[in-house]
Amino acid sequence: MKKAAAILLLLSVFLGAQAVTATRIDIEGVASKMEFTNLSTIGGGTLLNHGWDKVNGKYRLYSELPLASNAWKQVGIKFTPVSNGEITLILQGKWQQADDKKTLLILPVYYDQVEIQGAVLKNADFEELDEKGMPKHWSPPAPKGNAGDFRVVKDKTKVKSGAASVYCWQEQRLSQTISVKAGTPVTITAWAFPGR
Ligand SMILES: [Ca+2]
Repeated sequence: MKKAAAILLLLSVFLGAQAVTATRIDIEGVASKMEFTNLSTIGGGTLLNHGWDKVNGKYRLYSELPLASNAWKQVGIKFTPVSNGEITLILQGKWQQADDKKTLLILPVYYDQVEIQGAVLKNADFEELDEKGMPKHWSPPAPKGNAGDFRVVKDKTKVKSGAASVYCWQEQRLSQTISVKAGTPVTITAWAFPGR
């Protein structure tokens, strides 16, 4: 077993009291060996290639996007694909361990009203639900049976647009595959509300 996987197995999850001050929207282009240029963010923060992934880091983007305190804020990422192909947009949260270095903190974020320029995103407002109540056209994570499970949210205080939003964090990510074109800049914005 690889070292990183062994460490992850030791991690439990913990819904702590710490305020959630930033979130993370990632892009995965490993399958299509997609590289990116002109990386930037909307609403502050950073968008970078995965420095720790020496093999595929150039095909992967991760971000740190500052949130407002107890309010909705529009966050976003912008990049230009180098080639034609498919990439995966991942809505998640920050990776952060508790002080014991064994517990992965649940840093949840509500997302709603995602918008895209330069590509097509389906059901970007999470209003179309399937028979299981999950958002159509997105890939929801498998539930783990704890307080951090991904969910569709209909509490109006946690909905920005329409009747539904989604609740995600680092281990409960919502993703969708999108097609992009060489040289066409892609801008993805989302409204985000800290989970606490
Ligand atoms: Ca919505």
